[in-house]
Amino acid sequence: MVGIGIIGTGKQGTDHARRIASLGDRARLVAVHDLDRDAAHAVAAECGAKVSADDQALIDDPEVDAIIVASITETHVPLVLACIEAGKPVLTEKPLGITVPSCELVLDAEIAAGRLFTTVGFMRRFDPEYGRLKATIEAGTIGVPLVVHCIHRNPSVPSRHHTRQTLTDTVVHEIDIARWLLGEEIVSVALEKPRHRPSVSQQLADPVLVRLEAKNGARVDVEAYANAGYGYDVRCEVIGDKGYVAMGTGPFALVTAESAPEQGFPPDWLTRFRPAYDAEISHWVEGIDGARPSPSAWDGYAATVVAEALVRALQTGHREAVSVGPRPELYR
Ligand code: ISE
Repeated sequence: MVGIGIIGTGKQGTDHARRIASLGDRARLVAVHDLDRDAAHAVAAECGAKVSADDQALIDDPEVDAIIVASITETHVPLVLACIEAGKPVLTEKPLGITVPSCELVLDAEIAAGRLFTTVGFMRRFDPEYGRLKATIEAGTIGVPLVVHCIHRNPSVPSRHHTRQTLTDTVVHEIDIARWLLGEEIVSVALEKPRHRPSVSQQLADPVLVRLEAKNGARVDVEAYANAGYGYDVRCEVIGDKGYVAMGTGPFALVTAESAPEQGFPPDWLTRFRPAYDAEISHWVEGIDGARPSPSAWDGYAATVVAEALVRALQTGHREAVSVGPRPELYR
């Protein structure tokens, strides 16, 4: 049985804690830590775990075999590095890091250790519907994929949210999905902002329209809408030269904040992607003794390279080139 420790017991970490606690004899939640001690104690009491004094104590705990990092984004890289240093597998929530140099520290640490420790929580790869898109593309049924259309809408975000976060925290999912569906790296990015509306802060372009160019010439567009109001809504359509495959799109629709709950829109991503998170955690727990982590630190790094180029495009207003560079041997 694998002993798991969780750092960060906010919404996401608590969800993972309950999931681990439901895995029966495959895994056991040993310890949790959060700067919010009350939150940590509440989750520990609910799931039969202990509360560690701090992050390092949790990572060093001999009963903890593997760690889930679900704390705020800025802490991901330092905590992942501490897990690698301790020689323990780690599943970190996305993004791996906000900046490319921080992600490179993780690659360097794994390369120096000569093995992979890090799984990045791009849970959409485990979602049954995204899985069907990928299987259909791989079967050749829609021919050569030409364009991927994506929609990513959240009901609302806190007023401090800014466009950069939409790119590095939200669009990063589509960046990963595009790389995964197309099996290609992204080589350039651009974005457009619609007119501003007074109900959102000046620092937020919402929605933001993103365009990605894949190395093989396929194109990806993403509408990322942080304050869509009506619900959580994620869609993806891939059009090829023989047909299209789509998820989340339907026939004629009229959706408003009033009608959305009855029309079945989930309130948030934890609800929409529950099966994906379940599969992600099971897959991680089962692979802890030897399977190659996937999505790996390389996938986390590559997604951040693209997100960082989008942040540049936000500043310059121009299309920006992306250079992911050659994949190190360890990640091939
Ligand atoms: C949010 O930042 C997340 O972390 C979720 O994974 C994502 O699904 C959501 O739409 C994002 O805004």
